[in-house]
Amino acid sequence: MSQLTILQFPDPRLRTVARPIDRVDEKIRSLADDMLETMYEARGIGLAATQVDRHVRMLVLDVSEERDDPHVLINPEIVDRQGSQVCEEGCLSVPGEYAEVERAEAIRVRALDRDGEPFELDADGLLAVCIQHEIDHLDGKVFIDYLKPMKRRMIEKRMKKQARQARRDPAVQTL
Ligand code: GNR
Ligand code: NI
Repeated sequence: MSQLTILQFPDPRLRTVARPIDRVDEKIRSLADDMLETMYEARGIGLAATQVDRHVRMLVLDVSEERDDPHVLINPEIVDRQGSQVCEEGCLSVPGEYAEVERAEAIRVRALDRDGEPFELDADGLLAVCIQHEIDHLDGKVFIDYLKPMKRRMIEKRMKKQARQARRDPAVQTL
């Protein structure tokens, strides 16, 4: 297992649209393990492959309090969505920034598991938010894309300033 580096906004690689995984092999399972390790270390509830610069359609998540319920979703597709909810979101690629985003309240997701077996999952609440947030990453989208222009520009400005400072003083990067 190894920890991977999480790309930070406004890194243009976060805009890459990930390609479907045609075979769930040992390499993919190993990437899933590394993503889970990276997610737990960063104390996130989800992580998309895009965020670690691997542009394939896979995400991992664990929304449990106990941090003992890891899930791997490969080629995830939302096949049904119902209702709406507003949740305060954050993102490991936009550290320190939080904002309310409206998403579907309940979704049905079709995906492959880490053995390449298809399954369906009904999700609501935070789990549904997290899956929608991660699938957005696979499509090159970030939660701040949904914000009103003023708020979005403010966050972009702070993130660009942070990136500038990180380039000048790499030791500050992991703040
Ligand atoms: O850790 C995370 N928390 C979170 C909180 C509210 C809505 C979405 C998320 S996902 C985020 C981890 C992350 O950036 N995944 O892409
Ligand atoms: Ni995110």
